[in-house]
Amino acid sequence: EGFTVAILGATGAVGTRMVQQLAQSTIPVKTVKLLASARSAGKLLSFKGRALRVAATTAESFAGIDLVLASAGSTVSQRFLPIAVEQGAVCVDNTSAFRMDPTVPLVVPEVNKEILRQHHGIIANPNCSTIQMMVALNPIRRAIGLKQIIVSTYQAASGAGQSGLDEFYQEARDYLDEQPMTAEIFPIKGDHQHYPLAFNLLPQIDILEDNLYSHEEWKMIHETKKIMLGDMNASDIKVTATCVRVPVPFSHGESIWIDTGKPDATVDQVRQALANAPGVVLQDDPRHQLYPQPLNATGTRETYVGRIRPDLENPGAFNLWVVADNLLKGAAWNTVQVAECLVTDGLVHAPA
Ligand code: A2P
Ligand code: 11C
Repeated sequence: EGFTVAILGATGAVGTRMVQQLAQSTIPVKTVKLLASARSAGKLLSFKGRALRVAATTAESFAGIDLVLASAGSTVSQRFLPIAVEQGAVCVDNTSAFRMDPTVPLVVPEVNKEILRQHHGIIANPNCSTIQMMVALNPIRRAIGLKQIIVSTYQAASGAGQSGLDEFYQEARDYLDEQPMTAEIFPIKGDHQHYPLAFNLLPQIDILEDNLYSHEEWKMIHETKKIMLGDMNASDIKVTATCVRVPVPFSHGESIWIDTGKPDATVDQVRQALANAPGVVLQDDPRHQLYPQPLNATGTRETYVGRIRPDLENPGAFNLWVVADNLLKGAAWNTVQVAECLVTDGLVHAPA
């Protein structure tokens, strides 16, 4: 009884959490197939207390699979997900491979789960920094309005995967031991220069675009438009972003300025909009020093919002501070949550 689920990239920073989130989900699971590169073949991971062996991914891996959860990089998704769909699976993809395909739904369940009905086999999970911003801002957009977003991110090392996290920890140890730090990954694998992240801040996440924005900044702009307005180039909401990598292992922080377009809007209305919003925890009592922090958000599924205050010189504009676990709400949990919605709404083929 239940679905046969493949996790593609099961050994990674996100994949291991997909395994864990799937085990804790409402999805009836008959069998789990753990897939990674040939390097990990034979490795054991645990699912609901049972040890499962990881297999190398090949075109034959997807026979009989109902549901694929993928986080093994864009190239791997591009190569294997069409094969999985052809064999009857529905795929929720955490990579950027298909996000901007107009036929592929880009879904944050709290915001736009209705569009899951339009899927053709692949559903895309947005970028982690976009997801938490959508969870926090959509309730304000619905209750009051949203004309413009200016966001600066404080992004955790684990956004760069397990190898990025390992490099960051090693640098921190070396720095404290007064040894030279070695940087080979940050700011981004494959670029010309590398810099230490430990005890540093890196204002580059992903490659630089021709327009001087980083690709991470590009994603926050265009994914926001696709999720909120259904069109990656829509102009009804103006978005600009500065993305910064910070020496924190888990959970991204975001300083967000918004213009609601409603000069009479009050802080109480913004707080009210967020108080009962799905997936949101209001942590906003600055006089008692209560505000969201990465250490507290890590390991949870929620998006935390605090420091809500009016822009004193622009009526209708507000500042907020938003934190969420980038590997859970930003990746593994959002993916499994989308899969839960697909199962609940009967949008995965019935298991054989
Ligand atoms: P592996 O551990 O065998 O390298 P992260 O995001 O933490 O870097 O993890 C990336 C995930 O993608 C890992 O599970 C990794 O497996 C997997 N992966 C990398 N390359 C491939 C590939 N060519 N085929 C399948 N899985 C891959
Ligand atoms: C980071 N946001 O923190 C990236 C990781 O498009 O899914 C996720 C990249 C993506 O480096």
